[in-house]
Amino acid sequence: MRTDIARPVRLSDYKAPDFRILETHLSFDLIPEATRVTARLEIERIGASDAPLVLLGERLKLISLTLDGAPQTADITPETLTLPDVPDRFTLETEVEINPKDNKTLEGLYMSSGRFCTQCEAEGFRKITYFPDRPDVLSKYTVRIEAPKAGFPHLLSNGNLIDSGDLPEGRHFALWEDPFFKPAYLFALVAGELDVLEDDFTTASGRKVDLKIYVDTGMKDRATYAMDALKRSMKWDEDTYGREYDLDLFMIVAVRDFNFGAMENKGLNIFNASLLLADPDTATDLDYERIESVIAHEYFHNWSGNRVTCRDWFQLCLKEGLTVFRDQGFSGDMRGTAVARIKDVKMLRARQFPEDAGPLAHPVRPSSYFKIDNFYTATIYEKGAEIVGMLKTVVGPATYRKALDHYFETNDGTAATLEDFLKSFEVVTGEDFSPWLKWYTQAGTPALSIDSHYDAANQRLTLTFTQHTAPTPSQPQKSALPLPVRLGLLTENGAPLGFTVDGVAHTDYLYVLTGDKAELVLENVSAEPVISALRHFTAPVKLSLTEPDSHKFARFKGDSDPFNRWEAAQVLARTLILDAQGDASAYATALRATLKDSTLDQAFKALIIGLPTETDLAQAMSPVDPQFIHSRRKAFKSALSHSLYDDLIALYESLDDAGDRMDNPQPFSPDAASAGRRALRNALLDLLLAGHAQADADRQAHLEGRLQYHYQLSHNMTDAMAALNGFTYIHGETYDQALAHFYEMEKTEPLVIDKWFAVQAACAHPETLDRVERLISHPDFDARTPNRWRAVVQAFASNNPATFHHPSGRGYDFVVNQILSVDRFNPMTAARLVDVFSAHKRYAAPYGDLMRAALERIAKSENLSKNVAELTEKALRG
Ligand code: B3K
Ligand code: ZN
Repeated sequence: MRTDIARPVRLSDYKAPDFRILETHLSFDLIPEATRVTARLEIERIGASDAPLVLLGERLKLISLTLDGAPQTADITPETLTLPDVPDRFTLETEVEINPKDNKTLEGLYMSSGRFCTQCEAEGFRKITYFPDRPDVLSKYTVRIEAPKAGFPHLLSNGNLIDSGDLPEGRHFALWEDPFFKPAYLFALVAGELDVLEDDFTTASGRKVDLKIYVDTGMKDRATYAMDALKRSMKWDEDTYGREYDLDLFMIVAVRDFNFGAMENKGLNIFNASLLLADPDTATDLDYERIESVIAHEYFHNWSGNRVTCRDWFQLCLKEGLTVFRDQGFSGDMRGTAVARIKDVKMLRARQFPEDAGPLAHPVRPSSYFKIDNFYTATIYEKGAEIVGMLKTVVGPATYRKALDHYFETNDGTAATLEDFLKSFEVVTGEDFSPWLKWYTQAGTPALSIDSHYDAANQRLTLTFTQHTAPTPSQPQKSALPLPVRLGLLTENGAPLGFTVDGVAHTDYLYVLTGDKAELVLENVSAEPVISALRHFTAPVKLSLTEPDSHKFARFKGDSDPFNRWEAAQVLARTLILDAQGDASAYATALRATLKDSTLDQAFKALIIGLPTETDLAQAMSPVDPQFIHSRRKAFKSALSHSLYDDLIALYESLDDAGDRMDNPQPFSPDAASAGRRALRNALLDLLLAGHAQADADRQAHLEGRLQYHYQLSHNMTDAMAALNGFTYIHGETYDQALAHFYEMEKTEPLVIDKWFAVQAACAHPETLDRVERLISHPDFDARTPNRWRAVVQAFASNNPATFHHPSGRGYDFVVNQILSVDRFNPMTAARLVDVFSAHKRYAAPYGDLMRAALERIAKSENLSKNVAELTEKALRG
């Protein structure tokens, strides 16, 4: 590895800070190439009397340094400033110069579309000024910003605006004060030309909060959905968690250049524009759904993250896992619990399960890292959320609420740990929650198997539960974890079947497995039952249940738990695709019945039409052959399309009358029911088109006509994108013409052009190997804008397995070249792509060897960032 990887940071080395910063007064003189930052820190010793003062700072040019007004000389390294001998209480003032214009890492203070903006989590504040940049140093901030009025009319920071005014030579200033103690990672500053959408919210206790969303000039109308989602989030957090907002002002700013989704800076959230701006012509329903969820997520951080923050970065899931769980609850309430749960589990399985099964597996609370940026993972976020969900399942909603009240109240204003979180559950229940800590410290997805024995004579069902977690890197031994398993029974016709446990009657029962193996006896089971286990996916495990296919069909047709109904369909489809075993016509019959079931909502039907993805299937195959998966899935989908053709057309047509077309427009509504209807109609279109290649000439012409119609008459981006995707099935000239037309219509809309790039990169046609090369030479391609780069490179590497895993290795070469070139200026974003090679050991020849060679090529490159080096080295070693 040609980089200097220093010692890792270890949780076991945690040491409380030696100094606290009572007050932080920052002053910014904003100049793109040479911004001056003055920091006056009121510092007090709280540790050893001989401890030196060590401040962190990177890429800072020190202009001056004084201690109680007296100039100082410090020991300065590229990462630290040390004063070996300081008093117990003093004022330290530093002045540094930084170059935001040149900062393409998009961390610290940088420029996006001519505006200044910041990103400090996790360790970006040290690129702004010298500071103890660690989450357990909480300080009160005042921030003075000065800049020319022309070009920078808005000067924003955290908290409340306490002063502002004009200065000579066309300059002006703003003074902000944040009354809440916060860690440096929550600091934010934005300055520039912006439009603002204003509203307000009155809290439960009657306080009026001004709400301001700042966007690119001319884009104000596109912030109305985000504003609406914000107000609903504020209300929901009051109603559901009893949490009120605490400042008089809440601001959000949208920027185009951002390394990830959004950031919860106190009182001044900063968002990737793609997760904030929406109107029917530019945003899909999925965009609306994500905007709603991310607005909620960042807002909810005000309590789970800001008021109670993390002691150190090992506790990251304390804020992220909990906040994801909170935003999932909000989305479930807004859009339907069952559909939301299925989508969450799909995402968990697509991203977290593979992570937990590969060389980058790590516990939800890792024990060491080189770059904490590499740990903003599906494990910390999604698995972290699952743990909170399990805790809620086992204690019940009312006790959960008490535990959370206790957690927020006792840890308010502090930097807490996971132990503090679990302690709140202990306090309110009086029970021992220490076994749950293992969920945070042990990596790997538990495999849960359930064996059953039915004793007809005694109407008794005995279930034997066994759990096992395979070793993960550096964790060879695993312990049993507490696993909540919700259960029900069905007859072979899919009707509910009651039972008793310990003399109490149930139709749905929560069992918690605590050891490696245990038995549960269900009495009064009047017929041979179909078992519906792990309803609502009550634990993030891999379940195996030995049973005939007829039991899966019974759940597919009639399980009262929608999650297990969907799951049964997925498992059946997986076997039909991979093993070509089972009854495909029975599958088609069950799907037909599901589509006709008027009790089911349309969003659920859209999900059940969706077959397991190639990525899902890869997890069930060993060794993985991506070309085999692609061709088998394609063939199965095509056959399904043909056998359901008449039903699909009829249902599609019935929805076609519902008003999504240009010739019959009804006002667009992004609500869940309307989005569900569009999702179903577009899923039907997709399944119909999957039969195109195998259809006769007449049917092909009919399908193409229908697709053209769908495209030309669409009057919202959801339908237009569904059609554009549809053209990938037809390919050739028709596809190119549609792409050219779409580009011409949308070329002034960067967020839509991102979608245009992404559709092409994800097209499974082998020609995409050449196309992606052309796309990165397109005049609109810019690798320095992460949204655009991800639209091509991430879409290709993650959403196009068949082409990315081309046996020639060309797909891998393309991605390696991209990682290496972006690593030169944006390591955080480049590193996120290394993961696509990490499963190399699980892939068949020639893919596995070529993936390994790709990692080796990265590893051997000169001047790798720590971010890319850490992940590459782990992916190779693991
Ligand atoms: N807390 C931020 C993530 C910061 C990522 C830094 N590499 C957004 C969020 O999870 O809410
Ligand atoms: Zn978060």
